Amino acid sequence: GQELSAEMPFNPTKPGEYGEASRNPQPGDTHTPATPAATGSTNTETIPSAKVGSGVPPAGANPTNEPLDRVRVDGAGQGLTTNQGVPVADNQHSLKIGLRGPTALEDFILREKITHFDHERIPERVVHARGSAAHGYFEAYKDLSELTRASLFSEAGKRTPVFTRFSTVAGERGSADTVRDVRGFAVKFYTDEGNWDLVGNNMPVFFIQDAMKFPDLVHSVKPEPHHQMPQASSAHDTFWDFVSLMPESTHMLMWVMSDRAIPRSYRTMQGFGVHTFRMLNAAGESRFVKFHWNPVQGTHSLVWDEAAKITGADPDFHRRDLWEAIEAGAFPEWELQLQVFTEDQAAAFEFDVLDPTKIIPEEMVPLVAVGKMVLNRNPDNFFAETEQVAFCTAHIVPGLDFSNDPLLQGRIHSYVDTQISRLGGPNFHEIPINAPVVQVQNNQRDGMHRQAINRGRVNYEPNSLGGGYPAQVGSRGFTSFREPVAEDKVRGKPELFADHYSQARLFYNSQTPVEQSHIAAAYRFELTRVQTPAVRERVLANLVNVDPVLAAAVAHGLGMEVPPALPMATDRPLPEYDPSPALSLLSRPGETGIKTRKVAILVAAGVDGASVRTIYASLLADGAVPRVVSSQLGKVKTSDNGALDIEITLEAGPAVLYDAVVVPDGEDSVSALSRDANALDFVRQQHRHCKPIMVVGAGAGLLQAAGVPATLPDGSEDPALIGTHSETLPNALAAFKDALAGHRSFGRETD
Ligand code: HDD
Repeated sequence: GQELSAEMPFNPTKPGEYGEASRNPQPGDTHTPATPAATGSTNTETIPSAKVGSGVPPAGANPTNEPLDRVRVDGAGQGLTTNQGVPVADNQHSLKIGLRGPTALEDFILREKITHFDHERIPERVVHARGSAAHGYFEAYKDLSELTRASLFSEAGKRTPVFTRFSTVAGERGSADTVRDVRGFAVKFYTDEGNWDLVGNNMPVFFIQDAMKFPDLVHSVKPEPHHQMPQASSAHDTFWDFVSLMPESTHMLMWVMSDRAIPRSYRTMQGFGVHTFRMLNAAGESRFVKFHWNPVQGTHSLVWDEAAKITGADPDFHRRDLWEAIEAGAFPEWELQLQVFTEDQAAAFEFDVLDPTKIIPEEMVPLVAVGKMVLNRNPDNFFAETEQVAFCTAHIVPGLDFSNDPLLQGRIHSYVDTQISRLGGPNFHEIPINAPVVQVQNNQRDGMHRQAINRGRVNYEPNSLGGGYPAQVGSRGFTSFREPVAEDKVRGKPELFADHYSQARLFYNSQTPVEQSHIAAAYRFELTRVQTPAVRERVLANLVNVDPVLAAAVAHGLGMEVPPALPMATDRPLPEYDPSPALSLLSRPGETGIKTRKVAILVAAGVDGASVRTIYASLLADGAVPRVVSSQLGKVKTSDNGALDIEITLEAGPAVLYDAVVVPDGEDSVSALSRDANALDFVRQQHRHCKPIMVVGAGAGLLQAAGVPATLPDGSEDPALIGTHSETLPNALAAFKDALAGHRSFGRETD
């Protein structure tokens, strides 16, 4: 019954291919070189402007928009066709010999449809299979040419489009978001000198020091090979068996057992480039650099019981959160901060900057903010963009370079390699989301799924028949740092790599008491799931080297004695660090207050409508997301004979999906809620997970019915439990918003 436009569906790539541009060769086409005299391959400094195709990104917040328009397809108002563009008369029935007879082999429409469907899936990423991404831009704060000639840092205010993908590591593509895991934080910068991928994580260190161990690490954490369990979890024997035999993983394990591994949102995670990289300026001078992304939203995490329950209530919790924030215009932002240091400084550190299990404490090398990333547009199509995007550490631009970190060196190979099987061949760089915004020019040809139609007879270099083009550009192009190397070819690692404990201790000692207790609880949970006593024991023996009190707390939960410390791999005295408060999540409350925080208002018939409306409007005005929640959908009568629309039920929107709860006044409403197990569970869980609670008038009755304590365990006042009456609502609302901006009241915790 759809109205169809008179015209047939139209393929936007066609005018580009067969239109004006192809009939009249453009400047820069290889047919008509702009500098006709150029011959041979030694012409390094002059090349014709080769801006055919996507060319220079257009002005505006997101220049990737327009290059992608070429391939965007919108079916609205269009008739169906086959993949060959043939109009389809009937999409409901296959072609049969008699209505009850066999289906004809000639039904090419049926066969095309089924064949395409049969091949819809591609292999998922071998790690980081589950993720979500968004478009946005990076904006440089200042000219960094002193430090690097990377063009994205060349002037203040310069914007470079980005596509950023966040992910879990161990779980499969359909696994839950809120599992305990490292999160990937991968940024593709479409710079005007090619693509730069900063493929980082939300933790600044890694499990292993050498790429040689990566397949073993991943095999150990993935579901065990005999029965494919457990999904998306490190809490099993093979993982802990492996890491307990690899004491270099100790520092990373501290991070993974901390609340960093259960973020509240992708928007509230830091990101790290992990390795030491190099920046090179135009004079070829190099400085070492570490990359940090700091969220303007602050760093916030879930608590473990909540994370586990969200896995059931909404496995897409982080995906939905990112999507909704961007749709609502609350664009998440991160500041890019650098730690810049020289080789001489590096040589004086008591750790090796090539060791990816070490950080450089901010107190030793301060962070310098050099720009910000804003994510402001959701993808149009998950598969085409988020699934097909290919991040590779080998994608690097002039002005940046690698260090000799042996983990990074292996990664440079792995990412390009994996895309070849994942995306089906060597032309994955032509998939629109992967294509740079500058025109690609080289003599690489053919291969599966080739898109470019390279013109002319010349596909080699040096050549004279093509005027020598495309020609290398010499010092304008990518140049590696000239690092003098004269060493023996050996397998092994430097001695400083053998300190596996001092930074693990630094991390632990820099946490607040509540964060420390969460670390102990996480170890306990994971090792309880481990079935092999010897593995548990080895982990404990390793923990003794970090902190005997932590080891004792974990051992206690396992009903074990603390074993003797594992022998260390080095005789050198380990360095002692002062605590670094910046390593605590609580040190970054963020600047966005209560924006995008979700607040449930629990109601039933007889609720005080006036206070609900006041609370709702006030939260909305500050950018929070209030939701009226009740036992069933529909309308609820208020005590003043008005009606409220229920937005979601207690069953479909349980407590773990909200950052805070309000129970408004109304005797009848509260007594109805007090008889509903979902409502009782709701306030119990909000309380247990340390979230702000506001009760108005009779609303306090629901807490009593649920057995929620009115004070903290030590008897003192609970700052995030706000009791009020309709008359004092404005003041109470202010206190409630403060508590909400403060995220959680950990003093309440009894887990
Ligand atoms: Fe990796 C994916 C981050 C070590 C090999 N890795 C992948 C992704 C991220 C990271 C964020 C997902 C990118 C996306 O969203 O598509 N990986 C890291 C970090 C590491 C690290 C921060 C250590 C500092 N990785 C690492 C090593 C190797 C790999 C040592 C291999 C030698 N990683 C891969 C991979 C993946 C990958 C197999 C799977 C899918 C992909 O690359 O595109 O090549």
